Amino acid sequence: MRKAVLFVALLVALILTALPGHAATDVNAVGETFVPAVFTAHAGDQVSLHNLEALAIAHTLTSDANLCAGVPCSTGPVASGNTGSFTLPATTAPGEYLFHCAFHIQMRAVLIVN
Ligand SMILES: [Cu+2]
Repeated sequence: MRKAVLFVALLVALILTALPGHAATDVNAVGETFVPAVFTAHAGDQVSLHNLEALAIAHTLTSDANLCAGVPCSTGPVASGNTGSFTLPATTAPGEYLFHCAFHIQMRAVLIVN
């Protein structure tokens, strides 16, 4: 009986490991700053920007480089209180990528893809 339980537990663990990841990475915008300013994701992950501004200030989370099919990856404008997201292409190479807000040049962040 104990062996059967162990076998089932092992099987479940193997299945969960084999399933493709649908990880999510979250970045906040508050005080016209990205928090955290350095965030980590894997290729294929969804990246979300939560705009936590108390005032009506829109932000974007936009890559400096053309990471998404020849154009920057971007949430597009996200109004205060809302969330926007994009999906990193599955082909994104490991490395560091700079991000900015299209409306506030001082808002900078770094994505580490590993
Ligand atoms: Cu902004």
